[in-house]
Amino acid sequence: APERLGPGTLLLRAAARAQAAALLEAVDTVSTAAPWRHMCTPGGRRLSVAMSNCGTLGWTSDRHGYRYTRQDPQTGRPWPAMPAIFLSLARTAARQAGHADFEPDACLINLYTPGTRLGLHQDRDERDLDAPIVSVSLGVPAVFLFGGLQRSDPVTRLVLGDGDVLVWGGPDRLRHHGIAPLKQACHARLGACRINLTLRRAG
Ligand code: MD5
Ligand code: FE
Repeated sequence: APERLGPGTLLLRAAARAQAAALLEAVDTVSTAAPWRHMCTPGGRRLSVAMSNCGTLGWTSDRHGYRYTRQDPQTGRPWPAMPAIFLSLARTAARQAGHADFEPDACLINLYTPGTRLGLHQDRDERDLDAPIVSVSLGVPAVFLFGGLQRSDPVTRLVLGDGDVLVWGGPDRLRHHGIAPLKQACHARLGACRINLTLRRAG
């Protein structure tokens, strides 16, 4: 049964596991067209997470800031199309959390290797902050840091495993969150890696 982690947060344990092989095949297609890269923060630091995007809009960070673009700045081409299996998974999960018409136009794909981390932050580059966010974890488990609306709020630690799906909406959409440094582990398909899909309505 889905676990409620907050007023607008639902955890669907292993909900994507049956589709993991097809999801990873789609990730391969996307990352062939829009290769993994380490983006820079506006402050000039290299993100330890390697990223790619698919959908109409892709999340980008460089010296000029964070934003969504229609083209991959690295290839000059539009981001690869959103695979149908990403869309159907996101819609089904959002519906279970009470969001009837989720139409994601952006999927950020994050690749973690041992030691990769994602510092505490908020997702606030999207136009409509009322739209939910669906995230899908694949591969080795990671410790998710779930904070509050204030950066200084206490952080809850939660292990996200292969196939876990989370839906954030309403008052939880702007909570601070991050990923603790990935521990060494081995997953049958992904080896030491973790992949996270973050589906958003960005435009
Ligand atoms: C990850 N990625 O595991 C996470 C999953 C990112 C990012 O945080 O920005 O690429 S998405 C977690 C998330 C999204 C939106 C809201 C909240 C968490 N939240 O309110 O806790 O690579
Ligand atoms: Fe985030």
